[in-house]
Amino acid sequence: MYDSHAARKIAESRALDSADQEIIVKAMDDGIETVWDRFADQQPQCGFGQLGVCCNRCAMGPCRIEPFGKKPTRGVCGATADLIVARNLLDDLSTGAAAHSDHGREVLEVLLDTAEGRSQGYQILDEEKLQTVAAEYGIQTDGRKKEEVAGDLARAMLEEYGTLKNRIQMTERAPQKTKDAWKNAGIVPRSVDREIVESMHRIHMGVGADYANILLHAMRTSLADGWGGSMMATEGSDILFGTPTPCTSLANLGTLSSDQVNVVLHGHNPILSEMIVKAAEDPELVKRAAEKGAKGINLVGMCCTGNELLMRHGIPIAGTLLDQELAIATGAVEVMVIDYQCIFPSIAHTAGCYHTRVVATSAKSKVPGATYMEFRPETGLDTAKEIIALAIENFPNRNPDRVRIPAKPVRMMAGFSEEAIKKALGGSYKPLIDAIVAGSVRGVVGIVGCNNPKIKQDYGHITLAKELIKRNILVVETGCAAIASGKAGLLVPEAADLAGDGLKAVCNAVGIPPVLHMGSCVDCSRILVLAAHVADELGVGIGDLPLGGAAPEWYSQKAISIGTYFVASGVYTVLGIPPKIFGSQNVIDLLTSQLDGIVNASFAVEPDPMKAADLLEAVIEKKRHALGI
Ligand code: SF4
Ligand code: MSK
Repeated sequence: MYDSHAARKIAESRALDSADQEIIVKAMDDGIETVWDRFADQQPQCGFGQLGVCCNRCAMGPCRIEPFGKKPTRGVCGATADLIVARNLLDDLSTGAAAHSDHGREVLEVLLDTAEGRSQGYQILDEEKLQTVAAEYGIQTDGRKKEEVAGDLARAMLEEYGTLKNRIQMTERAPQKTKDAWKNAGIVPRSVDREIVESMHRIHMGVGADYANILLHAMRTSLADGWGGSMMATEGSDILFGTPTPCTSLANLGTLSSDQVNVVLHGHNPILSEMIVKAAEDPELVKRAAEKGAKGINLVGMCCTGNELLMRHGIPIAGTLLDQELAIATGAVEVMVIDYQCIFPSIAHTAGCYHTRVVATSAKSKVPGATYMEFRPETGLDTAKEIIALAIENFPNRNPDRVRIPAKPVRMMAGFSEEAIKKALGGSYKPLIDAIVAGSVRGVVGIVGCNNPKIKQDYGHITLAKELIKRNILVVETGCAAIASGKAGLLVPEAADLAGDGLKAVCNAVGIPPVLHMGSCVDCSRILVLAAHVADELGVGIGDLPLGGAAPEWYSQKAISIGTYFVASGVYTVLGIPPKIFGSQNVIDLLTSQLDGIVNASFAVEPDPMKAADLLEAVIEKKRHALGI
């Protein structure tokens, strides 16, 4: 047991947000093991692993390379440090690309089921987007029912996963100059599954032995994610559930309710959670909750399933990756519904310390100790109602003596899809472009990605975002980075007071925050589309724009794919957590400088967010100079 002062100090070292700190102290008081405890237990972490020079790829290994030039300098098969590092990176990136893209495939399958009348509770909500995307695919829309068009579109998009035409349609959205760079480098993605499968082939022992060739394929695979699987996830979700428009909501663990049934929706895919939103409004279930003594049913989001619901419905968001155990430690969660990705494998173990039930819903993501209620599109709404009923039944099991909910959720805005940003600007990007050309806004940076116990939760995101807006750089965000900004109060128009005079004037004129929440991790594709539109209006490539990207606290293989498709698309990107590449100077050189000559962008690694702001600003100013603005 910690004394309260020591516990407070530990909590302050783990998280920036005071609501998080409060529950970290409670978790310690309750004797709950969290991610920070397990991280401490793992110290010191393996130096070979951190450098990326260990290989466990075949049964002649495991092998590791001595980083200081001593023996062994090659694995049993003869692989060098360069090759081992590059193969490990491609392995991680492809895992991330697969996760995003498989999520996209499931959305499209529900779209097809809905078009063909097989799903339960779903409908096609955004007909305008349906028509626009269908036109891109050359699908006839005139005089046809929306279900017919949606069926053709879903089939065309599903075909992109293994297409024989060697081209993913949505890559056509990129500016010509950007596409030319891909073509010259030989990294135009051919189909989603093909690039990922080929990655797996290339990293098998005895296939790719040239680290540079492997890294070029990493770029191609990431493009198949960003301009393929992720973009299709975003567009398919918009067509089914509506394209987000600006909305207000609340953030942090204080969004949990002391007198309502609390259901936390955690993971990434919105297809089931959209049905849970409907089920929670069912009068019969609302009545049943009242009979159990609850004042209602309170849905809150977590991670990117939370972001999807926040963007489209204004459902409050309880937190990020590192908040999942803390939400349970409030003692106030009846059910945590999980789909997949970013769910701690120990989450049901944590829930076992309280009355919380974890409900797993995907056949791909079963979790020991969780109740399994399989989601299927044809029974989606029924399953959602069963989950809400389970939460209601569990409400009387809540022990009020073990409940602690932070007092104050923070007000925030979300819903800034690319379309919504354009609309907020008056229907065209001209006001933003004019402000950039005039210099009142110097450029735009996308801050994306996760939390990681290697850095105080949210410190990297918030320090960087505040510093950039102070320097008149507009910030757009997705994923846990956006949730962090919500908790820190940066996602409201009043936060423009923290911005430099130029950005502040633009935000005040348009009525937007200086940090815009653009959605979930797959919605990084919205940032690509925004960049493509602005580049097209200026007649340049994405790599010519005063743009930057940052992932200050990333942990996930998906973030490697996102960072790489940003760079491959021409966006200079700074990573706050060092990737596992430092065992190879050649890989470092290629990723941090040589890529500039190929895609007009590169990576940097900078753990200090203030220095990261300097790097991003310098690149933005360099691009401005080259554009003559
Ligand atoms: Fe060792 Fe080569 Fe096998 Fe990797 S692929 S484990 S370096 S023998
Ligand atoms: S949820 S991938 S921790 S952003 Fe998308 Fe957050 Fe990273 Fe998961």
